[in-house]
Amino acid sequence: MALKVYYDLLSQPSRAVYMFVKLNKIPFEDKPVALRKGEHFTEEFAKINPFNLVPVIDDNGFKLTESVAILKYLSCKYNLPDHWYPRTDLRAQARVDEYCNWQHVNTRGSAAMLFRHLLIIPKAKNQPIDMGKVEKCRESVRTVIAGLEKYYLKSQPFLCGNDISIADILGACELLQLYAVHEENLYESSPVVKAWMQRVRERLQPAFDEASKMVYRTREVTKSSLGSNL
Ligand SMILES: N[C@@H](CCC(=O)N[C@@H](CS)C(=O)NCC(=O)O)C(=O)O
Repeated sequence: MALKVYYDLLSQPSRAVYMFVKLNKIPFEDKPVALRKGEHFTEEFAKINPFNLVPVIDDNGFKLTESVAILKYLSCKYNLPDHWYPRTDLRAQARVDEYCNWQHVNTRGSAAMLFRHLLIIPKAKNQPIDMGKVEKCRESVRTVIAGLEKYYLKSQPFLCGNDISIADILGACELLQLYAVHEENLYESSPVVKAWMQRVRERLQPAFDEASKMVYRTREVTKSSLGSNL
């Protein structure tokens, strides 16, 4: 039985998993889950992930949630090139783990919250954007960008070394969510982070653009409401 990948392309960790399997030509069964239609709250999906979240994989009955765990599992199972998730060099592996642990509350914590406050919450609650909260989120994103600059990208082209790893995929997918809501200036104003995003994007083509198509579409849709200066 083929590996099943459950995802929604508007979900950052889903995109990371989706582009990873595409890029590495891992055969998989496509299992899109439309979050906007609440498909993750069905009884059927709860059997796959009782937390009602994407991404999740089902590898011949072995179900695994959490994008970081999934990416590591696939890297090892398919014996993929070591740069994705180093297995021979303990310190190189620890560097990737370091970023993957940091990013949950930092890159993801800040960028995802900004996206939620600009798009998801006003839509779900049919209420205006709370600009106070948006400003706080922007400040958190700025702090994260400064952290990326001064620590992860201080002296190397990729987050965890000289070559691309799963950390770069996760990080780029989180920041790209800001592009969907016209907030890319937050990372493009840093020449270091802007150049890194570009580098990662190029390395991940054509999977990157394919996986990001919902981001690009959302940007178009939100042009009139968010494209102006909020
Ligand atoms: N830590 C998890 C996060 C998973 C997650 O939060 N997924 C979101 C989409 S980005 C989701 O499924 N949300 C559904 C909901 O909140 O109802 C991972 O990295 O896989």
